[in-house]
Amino acid sequence: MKSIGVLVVCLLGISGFLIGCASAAPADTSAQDVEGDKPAAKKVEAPVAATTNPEGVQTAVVAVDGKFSPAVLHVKKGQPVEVTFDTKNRSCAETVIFKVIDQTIHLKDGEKTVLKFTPKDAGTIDYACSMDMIKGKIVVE
Ligand SMILES: [Cu+2]
Repeated sequence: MKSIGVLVVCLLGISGFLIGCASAAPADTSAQDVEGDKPAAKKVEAPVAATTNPEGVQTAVVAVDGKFSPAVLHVKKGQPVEVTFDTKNRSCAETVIFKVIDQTIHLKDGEKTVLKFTPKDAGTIDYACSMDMIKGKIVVE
């Protein structure tokens, strides 16, 4: 029953959803491989580190076009982070959930959405659309 619900929601989405689905499924395994495995870099872009602005805020832009790019973002702990999600095509990622830091953002095509937080601990913050299909991660060092 759940899969039917997901299918319906997906069909209601933008046609770009198909691209999102196709790349989201294999991304599950390849995204985990990417840290230690070079071949996966073909499918998943290389991780990008946030840059620190003069105010001491780590900033980065994640482009949203049926997927998150870069899919892996690196930040340092104990320093405020501002990630701007620049959405061209959110596909089915209207809602993006960051479980570890207990935050949720809402994306809209043609708009920029800023996620703000200060990472307290090193680790990986996995995030995904509400259906857990389009995924990304923020690695805290
Ligand atoms: Cu989704």
